[in-house]
Amino acid sequence: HYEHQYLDLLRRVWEEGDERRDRTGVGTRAIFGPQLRFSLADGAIPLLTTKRVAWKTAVREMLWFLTGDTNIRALVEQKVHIWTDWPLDRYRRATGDEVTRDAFEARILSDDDFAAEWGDLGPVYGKQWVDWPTYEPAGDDLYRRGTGINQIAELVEAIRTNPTSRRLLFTGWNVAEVNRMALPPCHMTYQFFVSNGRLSGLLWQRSCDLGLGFAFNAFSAAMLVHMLAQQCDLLPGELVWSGGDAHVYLNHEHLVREQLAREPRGHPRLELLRRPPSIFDYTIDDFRVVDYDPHPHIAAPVAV
Ligand code: DHF
Ligand code: TMP
Repeated sequence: HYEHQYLDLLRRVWEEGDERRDRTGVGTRAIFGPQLRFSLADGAIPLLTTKRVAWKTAVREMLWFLTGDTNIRALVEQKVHIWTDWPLDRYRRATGDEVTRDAFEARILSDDDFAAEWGDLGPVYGKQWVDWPTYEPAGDDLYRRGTGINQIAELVEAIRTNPTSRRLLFTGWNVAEVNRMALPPCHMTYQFFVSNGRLSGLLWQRSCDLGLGFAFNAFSAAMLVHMLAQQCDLLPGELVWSGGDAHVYLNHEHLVREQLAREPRGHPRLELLRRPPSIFDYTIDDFRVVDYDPHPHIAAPVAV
């Protein structure tokens, strides 16, 4: 079963990883540079079955990235809460206001100015993916803003017209802007490879929270390969997941123990119910996961 790769990694990091302090103060055990491979043939998708994963939340997040939006308001409107903790933390620190998460989200929804000021994550994924900033000379050492680069549109075009290119990639890691992001991109670079009519993808994830983030990141990357393949008249091939700092937070011990005690169950498949006119036209209703019968969800605290 494909999921044993993940479970083996989880076990290895927990049993053999280096115990380290980290930015959040929670502490982790970590190893460097693991790689996992998942088949995407016939709708296959690396969705974890040893705990229930909110895959629709991951779909909504991916579609939000593709709009170029970086404000959590559009997520909160869809009851997606996975990005709220970072703007909330910034707001609390800046104002000393110990607002609850619910009250903060309510204000993000109801107050335009508040959402504009406190709901933005900075120039994160969406901005870099579809509107990477450019500058053009405007005389004497002056530069003006040029037209943004849509890396995703260019990628689709390149896969279609030049499938053997070794430059089929996009990245969120804009060196000049990482310090203005709420979090520098974790799933930072995606590369693609076309062979025998199949599209494969490789995700380089510089930092991976194996207890929480991984489940979303692997599903999302695979979903993106399925969408790109559909748009480029290719079949999906493989997802190669490459981690940099792959870690388990010390306060996820219960999750590690519980998940390792469970057996993977069934082979879920992703169905794309429609072929939209472009990669930017998918909606949540275009996605269905079938044969997904996971073990129950395991809650775990997220390190901010
Ligand atoms: N920080 C850390 N420490 N770990 C992360 O995985 C992480 N992921 C981020 C931003 N910062 C992060 C963005 N993605 C959840 C899942 C993905 C995600 C952020 C949070 C999360 O809380 N998942 C829970 C609840 C899911 C739900 O709301 O339905 C889970 O149990 O999967
Ligand atoms: P870092 O920026 O110090 O590496 O912290 C980011 C944390 O968030 C780290 O635990 C990795 C985790 N993370 C994921 O695993 N996947 C994600 O998609 C995101 C945004 C974060």
